[in-house]
Amino acid sequence: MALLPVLCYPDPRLHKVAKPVAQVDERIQKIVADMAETMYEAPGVGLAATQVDIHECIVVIDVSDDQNELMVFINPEIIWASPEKKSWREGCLSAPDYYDEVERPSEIRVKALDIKGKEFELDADGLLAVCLQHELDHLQGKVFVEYLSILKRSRISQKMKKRAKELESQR
Ligand code: GNR
Ligand code: NI
Repeated sequence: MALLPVLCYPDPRLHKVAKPVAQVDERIQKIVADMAETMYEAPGVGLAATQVDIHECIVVIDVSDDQNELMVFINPEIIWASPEKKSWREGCLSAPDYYDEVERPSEIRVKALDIKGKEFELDADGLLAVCLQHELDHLQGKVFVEYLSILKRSRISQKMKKRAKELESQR
């Protein structure tokens, strides 16, 4: 297992669109294991492959209190979304220390492949629904700050660039 570096907004690689996984083989299972390790170490409740510069449709999520219920979604698709919406305060490992409200459908149904390549469907609400939508956006090259105003976004870009410089000078 290995920890993977997480790309930070406004890195242009965060805007690449991920390709579907053709076959869930050992290579994919290794990526999943490394992504899970990276998510737990962060710590975060989810991670999309895009964030670690792998542009394939792979997502890991763990919204459990004890961080011991790993969920793996390969080639995930939202097949239903509720008309009801809910606003959540979201954060992102690719925009550290920034949180803001985003409105999304409150319930969704997702179809995906599991770690063995078997198809499954899942109904999600609450944080799981928010997180799944947030991760599926990453796979499409979208970061949650893109739902915010241009003014907020440019402030976040500046803040992230400043933070990157500070981290650079510490090394
Ligand atoms: O760790 C995370 N927490 C979170 C909180 C509210 C809404 C979405 C998230 S996802 C985030 C991890 C991450 O950046 N995933 O892409
Ligand atoms: Ni994120």
